[in-house]
Formats: sequence, C-alpha cells, structure tokens
Amino acid sequence: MNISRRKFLDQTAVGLVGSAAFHVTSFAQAPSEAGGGQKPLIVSTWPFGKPANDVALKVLLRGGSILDAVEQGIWVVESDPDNRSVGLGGGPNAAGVVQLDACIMFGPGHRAGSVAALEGIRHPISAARRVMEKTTHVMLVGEGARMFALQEGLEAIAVDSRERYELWQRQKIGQRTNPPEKKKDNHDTIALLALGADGNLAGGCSTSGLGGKLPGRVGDSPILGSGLYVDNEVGAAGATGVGENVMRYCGSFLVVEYMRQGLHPQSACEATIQRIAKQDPKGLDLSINFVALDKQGRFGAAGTDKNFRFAATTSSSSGVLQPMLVDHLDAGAGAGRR
Ligand code: SD4
Repeated sequence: MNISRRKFLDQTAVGLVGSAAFHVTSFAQAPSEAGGGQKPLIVSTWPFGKPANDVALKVLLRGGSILDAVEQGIWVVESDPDNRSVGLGGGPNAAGVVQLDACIMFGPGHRAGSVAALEGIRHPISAARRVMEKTTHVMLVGEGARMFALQEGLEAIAVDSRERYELWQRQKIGQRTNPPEKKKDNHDTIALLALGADGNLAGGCSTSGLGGKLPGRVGDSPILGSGLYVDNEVGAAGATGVGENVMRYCGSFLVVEYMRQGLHPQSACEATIQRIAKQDPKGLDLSINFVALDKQGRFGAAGTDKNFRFAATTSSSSGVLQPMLVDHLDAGAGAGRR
C-alpha cells in the first residue's frame, strides 16, 4: 500500500491502539514483499463501518463464526436509529416507504443469501442469512421476503413512513439550498468483508438504498457479484455508491476477478473503476466505490466519491482510512500492482 495514498483519519483509534499500530506498513503492508497481512482482518465501507468491524472482530476473537462476525457487525449499523442510509432509520422511497436490501456470502461452499425491497424488518442481514441457511433459494424479495423473515421470528418494527418521508423531503430541500460541497449524499451502504484466522472469507451488505428511489427499485447491494462478492480461493469485495453504476458491470465480481489475476486488492479496486469508467458514457461521474481484501490478508479501497472512507480492523489496529480517489482515466488501466 502506498503510504501517500492513505491517511489515517480516526485519531481516537490511534490513541487506543498506539500511534504506530495503524501505520500502513504494519497494516496494509507492502503487498507482495510482505507476502500477506494479519488475520483476522475486517474491512468495511464508510466510517460507520468501524464500530461494525470492532464488533465483528470481537465475535471472531471470542471464537465465534465468521458469519456471526459479519452478521453481528452489520447489526450495529442497521440498529443505529440515526443512520439515514442503512436499516429502518434509512431514507424512504418515492412513496415514503423504507425498503431495505441486504445480502450475505460465505466463502466455504460458495453459499449466499439475499433479500430485496424488504419492509419493516429490523435486521435485513439476518433475513439474508436465513435465506442462505434455511432455504434452497438465494434471493427473496418484497412481501415474500418479509413473510419469510416473520416466519423466522425476526424482529419486525413498524416504521412511521409519513414521518420518514417528511424528514427526507426536508433534507432534500435543505440540500438544494446548500452549496454543493455541503451536500450530503443520500446513499451509503455497509459492505463488510471478513477474513478469519483460518483463512476463510465471508461478507455482507445492507442498505436502504438510494433515497427517493422508485418503489420496488433494487440496487446493487443485494445482487451477488454487484454489491458484494466472496470467493474463498481469492478474496472478497464490496461496493457503495450509485447501485445502477455498479450492477451494470458486476462491480464486486470484477474486483475479485482482478485479484484472481494477481492484482493487489488496492489495484483491483482501481482497475475496476477504470474499466467501468472507460466503458460508461458517464466516464468517472459514477459515484462508485469499492473495498476489497484478499486471502493473504491484504486490503485496499478506491472510489470516485471524494468523501468516501472505509474502515479496516485487525486485532492490533482499527480505524477509518482514506481510500484512493480515482479522478482521472488511466491509460494503463488494469495493469496494477501485483
Ligand atoms: C444502492 N449502492 O442502493 C446502494 C446505495 C449505496 O452508497 O451504497 N450508497 O444503490
């Protein structure tokens, strides 16, 4: 990992673990020379990923399974009533209803579960996990997903849609009157990737999706290969941003495939963005961001959003990092560091 590309943002974490602990060389390490990083390793999107990572790590350190780590880590973000982009606190669709998307993937056996446009369930990630573990299917949507979650005994919460809708409308109007740099994006997803001490991988993704989306709109987050992909032989990747710009390219799958070809997770994220941007009529104006880790415990992140941040956690360090901003098209895209 190129030190100049990264900036440690979470001073609290530095204070907690010691100022050198999160130093890039001891964490993301110089990729191929070091041959590998620390295990367990947890990487997730956005600063709200850090508390999720910390919980996931605790689960692993006390001997819990990697799926429990992913699920319970994501619970932290889904449960936060102040989070306006994940869980039932999230932004409503154009009809004023909060519809949630989530998926989970487990490396061993290449198993997966997913739910989309799910209403009124506190933990969509748990619904996704139940789909994986309790059904022969991979994805359930809408009312069917909700009925399944209720049958599984998952907690249901009635959401006051009108209140949410009014709040969202007020925010939207506020954004219009704010200068562009003060605009708050109306989308954020938790994508959390975990590498266990045993070398197995898992990941999960959960979001309320784009605020104001059409009712029934499904983003990239619950679509395997788009918002999340895990390959136990190679690594895992997750996405956040405008789902439509990720799902048309199977973004997370592409990141993992670049890692399979030998790219470091950092280069794989960058190469994916470059490849999408070269093909897409919008160029780099895509709002797409990726995190990735590989089987060796190396990780990276890149995005087209200036405000994108990600969180990385090992047993010795946990913090929020600044990813590589991809702001120009690279002639040699795809020829990244191995
Ligand atoms: C979606 N990708 O529904 C999600 C939203 C998101 O950062 O991640 N925003 O399109």
